[in-house]
Amino acid sequence: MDNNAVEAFIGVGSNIQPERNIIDALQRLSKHVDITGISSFYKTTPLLRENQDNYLNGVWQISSLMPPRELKFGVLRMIEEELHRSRESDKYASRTIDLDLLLYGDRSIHEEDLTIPDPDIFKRSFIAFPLSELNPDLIMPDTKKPLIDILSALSMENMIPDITFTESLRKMVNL
Ligand code: PH2
Ligand code: MG
Ligand code: MG
Repeated sequence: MDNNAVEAFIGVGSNIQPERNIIDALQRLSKHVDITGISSFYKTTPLLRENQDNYLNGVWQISSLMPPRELKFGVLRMIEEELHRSRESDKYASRTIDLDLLLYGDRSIHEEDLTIPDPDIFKRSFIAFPLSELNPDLIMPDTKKPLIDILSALSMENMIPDITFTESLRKMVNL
C-alpha cells in the first residue's frame, strides 16, 4: 500500500436484486481501489416506505490515492450508472445500487454536492453499526464525536445479519 493512500469508507445499499448488484459493484470497485475491509451485511427494512423490497446494507473500507471528488463522481457514480441506478425525485426510491462516500481519511468537506462525513452516519443504523465494526475507535473528523456515542442513540432492530452473503463478498477480495 502506498504511504500517501487515504483510507475511506463507502456505504453500500441495494433493494433491487441486491445480492447480484452488490457483488457486481464490488467487482467493479476493486478494479479502481484497494478493498481493505468488508463489514457484516444486513437485511434491513426500507426507511419510510411500506411497499418496497428489503435492502441489503453494509460498509466497505478502501484505500486509494484518488481525491475525494474523483472517487465520488468518477468511480462511485460511474458504477451506479453502469448498474442502471436511476435517480428520481423521490430520494427513497428503490435502487439497484447506492454507493455513498461516508468518510475520506480525516477530512471534513462541505461543498454543495459533497458532504464528508456523510450526515446519514448519525441517523442510519445500517450505516453506523457496520462502520463501527470496521473502525470501532473512530472519532468524527469535524465534531470529534466518537462513533460509539452515536451508536447509543440508534438501534439495531430491523437489521438481520446475512452471514453467508457477507462471507461471499469477503472471499471475492481475499479478506
Ligand atoms: N436508502 C435510502 C432510503 N431508504 N432504506 C434502507 N433500509 N437502506 C437504505 O440504504 C436506504 C433506505 C435512500 O438513501
Ligand atoms: Mg444512501
Ligand atoms: Mg447515495
